[in-house]
Amino acid sequence: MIKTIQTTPFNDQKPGTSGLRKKTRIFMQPHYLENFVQAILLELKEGGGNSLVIGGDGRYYNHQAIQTILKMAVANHIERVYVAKNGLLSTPAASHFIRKNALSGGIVLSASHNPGGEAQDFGVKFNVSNGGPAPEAVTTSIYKRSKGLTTYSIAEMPDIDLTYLHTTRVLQTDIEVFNGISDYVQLMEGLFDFSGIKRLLHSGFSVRLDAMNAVTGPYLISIFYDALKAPEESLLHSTPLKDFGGLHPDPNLKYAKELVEQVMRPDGPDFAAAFDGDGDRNMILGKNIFVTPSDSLAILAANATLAPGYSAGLKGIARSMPTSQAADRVAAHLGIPCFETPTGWKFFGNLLDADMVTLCGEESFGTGSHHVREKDGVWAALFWLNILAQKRMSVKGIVQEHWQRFGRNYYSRHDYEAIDAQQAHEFMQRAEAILPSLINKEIHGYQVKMADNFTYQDPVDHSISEKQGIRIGFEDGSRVVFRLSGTGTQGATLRLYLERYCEKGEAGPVEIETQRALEGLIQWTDRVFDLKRTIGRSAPDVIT
Ligand code: VG1
Ligand code: CO
Repeated sequence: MIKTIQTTPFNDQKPGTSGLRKKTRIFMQPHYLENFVQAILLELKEGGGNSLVIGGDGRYYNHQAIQTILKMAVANHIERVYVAKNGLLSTPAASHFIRKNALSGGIVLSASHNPGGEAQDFGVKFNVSNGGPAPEAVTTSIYKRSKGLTTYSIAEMPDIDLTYLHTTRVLQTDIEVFNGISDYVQLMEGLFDFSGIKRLLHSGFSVRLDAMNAVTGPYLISIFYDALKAPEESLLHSTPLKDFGGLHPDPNLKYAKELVEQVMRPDGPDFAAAFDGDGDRNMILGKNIFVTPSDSLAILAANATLAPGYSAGLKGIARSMPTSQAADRVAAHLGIPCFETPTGWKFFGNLLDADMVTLCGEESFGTGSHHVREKDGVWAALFWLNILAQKRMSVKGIVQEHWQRFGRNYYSRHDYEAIDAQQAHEFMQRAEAILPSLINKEIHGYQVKMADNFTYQDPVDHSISEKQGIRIGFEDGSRVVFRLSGTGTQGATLRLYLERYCEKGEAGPVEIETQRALEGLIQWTDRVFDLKRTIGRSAPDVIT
């Protein structure tokens, strides 16, 4: 019943910022998924693991991949395997499920915010026993194993019916089809004041939440329609579809266009949010305002004690290096530490496990807390609603009040996508080489204070991660950061992060359009690094 299949290694199974992400057709070729899963299972078994949760964001190939992984889990003698009903499990819900049931790990099938479909992207994320993404030491080891594989094991067995809740035993493995939604909803009920939010939603305050045809749909239905009895037009695109209905499930100003247009209308909703493919990202909007993810983190931190789950206050805050320093100001005000980590949620795990931080955030529409070990989209929307229910102010009012208190960090990210990989690497090398010549000099009107390629030393296990992105800090607190993406599936993506700080003034911080506020920094970067010419582009593909 267990077959050992001969295979040869693929040499490109190196997990990136968040799992292994490739074109769907690459995953569909013979042995490709199997090899990677075998490498994961070997890693799991060798660490003494014997239990696993499996689910995904519902994209094309989700079901086939789940059946393959189930058969491989049986063949590799994993004792307990939980698989989400209909294969639907968000990344934060997977994290919670692992923690709640003390499992050895989890596999989430998702390419997150990348589009889905046979001609689009697929991905495999592997989480470890703390519920978080596998840390670098583990992903490196999985990659090594993938390069040495000569066989993998798979059981010959019928597919497991994922449409109803049941438990079945195959050889030495118990397989349970469980409800991937309910535990998560319960967790949210414990953190937030659902009755306060319910009152808000019934006081004429309107919300619009966009699941972008991806995994958060059933979670939102359960929370907003079943529990909070929100009016019917509150949810958008709440049925998970294999190709996300052609949408690019990336909650930002470009891809969640329909929602953005709605909130900018005079009769638009008071609060809106959108989530990505696997439910770990969020975009927060209010009537006539987009809240940058960096500001959102800072505002949640400043108002955290308004939510029951955070009433005891925060231990600390962590943000990824390219995320704006808005949260640092709140941390300083609260007298708590603020940590700067490399990009990717896996770097928050140790800080959270050691109880050194309570809130974490990334500029890439990621916010989360110690309740799980992933960023969490629906959680962020509920947190905002909890604050709104307490403060009874508009989203715009809350944001402006925050800028009045702490000053404003104008912030934007410019993405140059699918550029030639070699050109991109050469650009990074050349840019790094000129950094020392910039320090403590005034260049084109900007006084440079520091410039480096970010090295992170984990405060808990002291591991070192090098070359995590080029950062240039200016005397006035402004910053320019750039790095290459680790989640793309085509060529290279260069991300340019821009931040300018404006003090709180007597008349309040200056309010100007973000791109205009950052114009000087954008031009400065282009002049100093000859960016556009080197990569052969005249403008970014996506501005967020
Ligand atoms: C991007 C974001 C990063 C995020 C990662 C995974 O990585 O910048 O902040 O953690 O995606 O998010 P990169 O290497 O492309 O910049 V998700 O929603 O894919 O789990
Ligand atoms: Co995601």
